[in-house]
Amino acid sequence: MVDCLIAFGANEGDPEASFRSAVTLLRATDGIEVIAVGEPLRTEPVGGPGGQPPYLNASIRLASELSAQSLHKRLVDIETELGRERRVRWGSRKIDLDLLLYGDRQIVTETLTVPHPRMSFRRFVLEPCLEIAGDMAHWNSGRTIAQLLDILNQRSSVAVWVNAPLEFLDSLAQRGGLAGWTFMQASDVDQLSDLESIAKLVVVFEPREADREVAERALKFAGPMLDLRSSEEPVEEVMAALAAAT
Ligand code: A4P
Ligand code: MG
Repeated sequence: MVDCLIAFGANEGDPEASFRSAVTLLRATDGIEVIAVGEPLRTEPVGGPGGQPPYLNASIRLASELSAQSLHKRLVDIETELGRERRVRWGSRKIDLDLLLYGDRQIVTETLTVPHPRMSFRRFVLEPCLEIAGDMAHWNSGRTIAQLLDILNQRSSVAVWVNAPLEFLDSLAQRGGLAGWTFMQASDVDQLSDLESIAKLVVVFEPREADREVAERALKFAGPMLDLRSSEEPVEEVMAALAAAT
């Protein structure tokens, strides 16, 4: 049995009813034992089209005999059964079930990345997990869920860029994406220990040869991190990450 963590999110239809139905369908699944169900929280929408209704976010901890791929397939089937339609990225939805953690496994395939790549800096993901899974380890950062939330709560809003292109910072500033945050270049941070004590969020871009050493140091950062190395929409990703971490 593998200790797993699932995130639920919905902001269309009847989110409370979708959450209850999702839990019921998971309980009825062979090879899955639901261990704990988190209290749902109302959250402000982050990213995607403007004007969306608030979300209901929640978490489910379960023990799984299914492989990560089979568990993910089951989550997609439940989403479909409960009326999920895929229109625009980060658009409103009746149900979203993400596989956050599958024990201590790191999984990267075409369809599945675990730990979930955007969980480490999102309050709307971490807060609903705290009560039932605060002790669970997030293996990318080496922190637990509770420790990641402590970093978001206790550090001032300092984001550290790793190899950010100047034109990128310009377009972000033009869109007002930098408000409320202080930014530093990783090359201006002397040591990993300095980075550990100041950064609330580390944002990693495609490494440039000259800065490879800096990138390697920053990638060891134990805390919330946004990895843009294969991102197609970096400006949207950064704006959404800053909003989700605030
Ligand atoms: N995929 C890869 N890894 C995983 C994983 N660990 N769990 C793939 C689930 N799916 C994973 O997912 C898009 C693709 O991710 C799929 O092909 C799947 O194989 P999707 O469910 O079709 O679409 P999505 O959820 O809209 O995409 P995405 O980019 O995963 O969205 P996010 O990052 O989860 O953000 N604001 C608030 N307040 N509350 C929310 O719940 N959710 C989002 C969605 C944005 N803003 C929100 C909320
Ligand atoms: Mg999803």
